[in-house]
Amino acid sequence: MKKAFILGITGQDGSYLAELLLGRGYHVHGLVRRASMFNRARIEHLRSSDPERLTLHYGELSDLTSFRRLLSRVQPDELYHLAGQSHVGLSFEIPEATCQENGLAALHLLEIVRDLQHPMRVYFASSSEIFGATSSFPQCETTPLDPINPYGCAKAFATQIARVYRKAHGVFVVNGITYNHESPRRGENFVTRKITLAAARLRAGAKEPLRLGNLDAVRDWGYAPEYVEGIWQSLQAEAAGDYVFATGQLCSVREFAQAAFAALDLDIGFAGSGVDEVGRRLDNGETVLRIDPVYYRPVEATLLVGDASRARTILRWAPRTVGPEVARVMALADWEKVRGETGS
Ligand code: F7E
Repeated sequence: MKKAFILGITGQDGSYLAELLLGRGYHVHGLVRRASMFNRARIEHLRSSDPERLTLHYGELSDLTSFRRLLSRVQPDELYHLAGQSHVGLSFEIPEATCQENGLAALHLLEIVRDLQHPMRVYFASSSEIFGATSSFPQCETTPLDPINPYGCAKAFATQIARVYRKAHGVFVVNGITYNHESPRRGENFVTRKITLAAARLRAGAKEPLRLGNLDAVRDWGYAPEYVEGIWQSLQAEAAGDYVFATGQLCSVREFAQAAFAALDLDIGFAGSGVDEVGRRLDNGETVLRIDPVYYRPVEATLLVGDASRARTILRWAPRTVGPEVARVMALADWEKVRGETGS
């Protein structure tokens, strides 16, 4: 039986990946932080359905000696590094912690893997944010790095150091350069989930308008369960390399919101501009969306849109759910959730 180790197993991608690996007969190990509050909601169903093949270990990647000991005891065939501070906006507030968790931690991990007797394949969760202010569209694996926020800088460092370890030390390490990928398991402080949850609450009768930042921001939004398929495939390939995982299509925050509201039969129109822009229901004129500059970022990425040709050719990976359809899937899931909670 193949063994996989997931760092970040309690997150959106970690939970979908654990499901996929269990479905393929793996024994899955995950590292979880010991905290005063349980943060395992996304994998609770797996803990009860597959207790023999899912093993959770308490620990921290930053506790290097114990992590090294754990890895040499488990001896996984595949190691997926998906952990870290993943909020770009927050990275401006806590840049040092972000760089520690998303940059230096990857180097620590590679150093450990390099020394271990047992060879393992490593996946590193890179990000489209490594391209930040690029003027190349769409971006691919060879696009020069040009990050513009602490999060992107940390991911750029880790991506590059992984390339160094691949070339200099022969470590089988893959960089998955993933563009935004969302799902009903997305954290509520990311814009997509914030929108779909607000749409569901509005449908259930909530009156408080949704407050957002930059509605003109555009992203290449895909569907997380499809991205973990590519992540897994990337470690099955003959050789280690870098892969862009993206849809290749752009959608603005405004369009995403419109699609989410429309999925719940709430038609909204936009009026005004800048901080005075509002979203109103077309049927009753109610204001359901306002701008709050607190959500603006000091700098915004330019047009991050990915070319996934390499993943398509080598891994036979292709996204199926794109932008507005992702919004629809998420809005419907949140509606089910809110309906259950409120009895609507
Ligand atoms: O923002 C704008 C915001 O926080 C998307 C992470 O997975 O993808 C994600 O990072 C856009 C930005 O995701 C709000 O200014 C407007 O332009 O959902 P987000 P992100 O920053 O793109 C990349 C690829 C990663 O690697 C990251 O880990 O939406 N926006 N109004 C807002 N964003 C938030 N969060 N909240 C708002 O109210």
